[in-house]
Order: sequence, then C-alpha cells, then structure tokens
Amino acid sequence: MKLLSLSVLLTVLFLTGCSSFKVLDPKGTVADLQLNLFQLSTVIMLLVFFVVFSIFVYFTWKYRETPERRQIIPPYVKGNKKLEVTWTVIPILLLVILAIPTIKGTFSLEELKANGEDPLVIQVTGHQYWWEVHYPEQGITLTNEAYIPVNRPVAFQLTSADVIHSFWMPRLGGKKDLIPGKTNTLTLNASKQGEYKGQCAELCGASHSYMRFQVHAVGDREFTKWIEKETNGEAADQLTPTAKEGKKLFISNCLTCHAISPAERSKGPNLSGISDKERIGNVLLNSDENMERWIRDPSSIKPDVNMPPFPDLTEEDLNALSTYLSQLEE
Ligand code: HEC
Ligand SMILES: [Cu+2]
Repeated sequence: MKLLSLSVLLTVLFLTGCSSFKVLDPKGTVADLQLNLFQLSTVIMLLVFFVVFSIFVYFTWKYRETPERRQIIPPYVKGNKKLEVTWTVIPILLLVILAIPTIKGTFSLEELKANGEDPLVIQVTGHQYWWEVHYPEQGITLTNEAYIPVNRPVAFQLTSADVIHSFWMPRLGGKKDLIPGKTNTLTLNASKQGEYKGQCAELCGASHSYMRFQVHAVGDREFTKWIEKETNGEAADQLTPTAKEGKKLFISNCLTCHAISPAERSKGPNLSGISDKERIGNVLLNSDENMERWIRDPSSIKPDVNMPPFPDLTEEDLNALSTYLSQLEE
C-alpha cells in the first residue's frame, strides 16, 4: 500500500512538473497539436483497457471452476468467423481513428514551415554539456538560451559537436536529436510571450542533466530591439583597474576557448552575456565568489566538464577574472 501511494505521488509530481518546466502545458502550435494527439490516444487506450479488462474479469468469474463443472467436457469449437472478424475490425477502426489526425497533423506542421514569412533560422549545436545558439543572419551567438519573437515560426537547425544530444522544449513541442555530421530541422513557434525551459533528452554523459536550455519568447518590437542591442558595436572600454588585470589574464588563459563579442563563435561558450546569466554552466548561482570557484576547478562543480581547471591562478587572479567577466558588455 505504501508503495502504491508512493508511486501515485511520484506520478502526480511527474505530470505536474516543476516550476516552468511543464510538460503538458503547450504554448505553441506544434505543442498544442501534440497534446491533442496525446489526449486522443490516451482516451482510446483507456477505452480498450476498460472493455478488455471488464470482459476478462467477467469471464474469469463466470467460468470459474466448481465441483459440477469439473464433470463437464466442453464441446469442441473449430473457429468462429463472426468473432474473429469482430476482433480484427475493431482494432483496425481504432487505428484509423488515430491515423487520420496524426497524418493530417504531421502535414499541417510542414505548412507551419512554409506559412507566410520565412522562419527565423537559429543554429543550435549540442556540446557536452552546453548549447551553442547561433543566429546566422544576425551574426549573434548565445549560450544555453535563445530569444525568439512570438507567433513567428522558428527553424532550429540542430547538429552536434560530439555525441548525440536531443533538443526538447516541451511547452513549444519537440523533441529532435542533434547528430554529429548531420543537420536536423525542428520548426516551432511560441503563441505566447514567456520563458520556456528545455532540456537535453538523450543521456550524453556525466553532466547530461545540467544540459538545460532557456527560450525567451518576446514581442516583435522587443525582439528587434534585442537584435540591435546585440549587434551594435562594442562599447568603450570602461573597465576598473582590477577588471583590466582580469582582461590580461583572460587573454592569456581563456581566449583560446571563449569568445567575448556576441558576433564571434568559439570552441567553448561565448561569454558575452555571462554577467546577466542566472547560473554559471547551468549549475552554480552567478556570483563573484561562485565564479572564482568555477574557474579554479569547474569539474568539481559540473562532472566531466570540458574546461580545464586553473590551479595556478592566485586568489587575486581569480578575483580579477571574475571582476572582468562581470563588467563584460553584452
Ligand atoms: C580548453 C577550453 C577552455 C578554456 C581554456 C577555458 N574554458 Fe571556460 N569553458 C569551456 C567549456 C567547454 C565550457 C562549457 C562547460 C559546460 O557548461 O559544460 C566553459 C564554461 C565556462 C563558463 C560558463 C559559461 C556559461 O555560459 O555558463 C565560464 C564563466 C568560463 N568557462 C570561464 C572561463 C575562464 C575565466 C577561463 C580562463 C581562466 C576559461 N573559461 C578557460 C572551455 C574552456
Ligand atoms: Cu546532451
């Protein structure tokens, strides 16, 4: 009994989801359609379950063994056409009922791609354990997050730099694999402004569960403003003296892997927006102290991470680096 209530509780927790990572709460055309299909197939499944199970219970009881029945030898039955046709036709009908909306829906999703204006193209590259998000037309590169305009189809072009990952944004619809050497396109839209969470859905290594993703769906005007902000040339260097020290250290230790201007792509995450991020590496809350911990030994925080530790940097160096990162222009 305890086990039963525990599993019921877990199921409820799972279906409700945590905070904004909701699975059955669609906010886009694709996700809406997927929920409808999911509901239809669940209803059909429950119907079949109840009918079959009722018949099963009824016959088990009706033909149970009794002392009188033990004497009777039942007649030999050699097939029953009517019954056999019935239990062949019913499943065929159920499958047809499922197939019609599924096929129609699949084609209507293709239309979403062609609908009116061109989709916004965003190239997403999966890495162990972070997402590179590149806007080829606008020349913007982000890490673990994307800005999209509402009500416009967005073509996520998915590929991987190492192993297979899977892009999953439950409230917008999905998921699709990121495969090295191949590009898969997933076209989605958001019908409402808001923050939507995503998660890598293909076990890809020790820090797979930290491979999270955030979509900011904003209005058209806000989106245009955001692009302008990201693409407007560099602001004047107004660094404090400590940050200037940090910049030197950054150039000699970090620049091989990290770009710092939004237009550039690099081997590791682009750090241009790092000061605004809620978490470092999707794990640690973003603060100066945590930034120093991260730089000294990232794999003690995010297992198997592809950034080396920097045991030789002094407290002062770490402080200068984190100060520099917090003053980076977006
Ligand atoms: C060999 C390449 C490499 C070098 C050198 C390197 N990093 Fe990294 N760094 C990475 C990778 C890869 C990640 C992504 C790790 C992850 O999240 O899985 C990362 C992540 C980060 C992050 C978190 C980014 C985010 O968006 O959450 C910060 C901050 C960072 N590095 C700072 C530094 C600093 C400062 C240095 C120099 C002292 C440095 N890195 C040197 C490869 C490198
Ligand atoms: Cu992954």
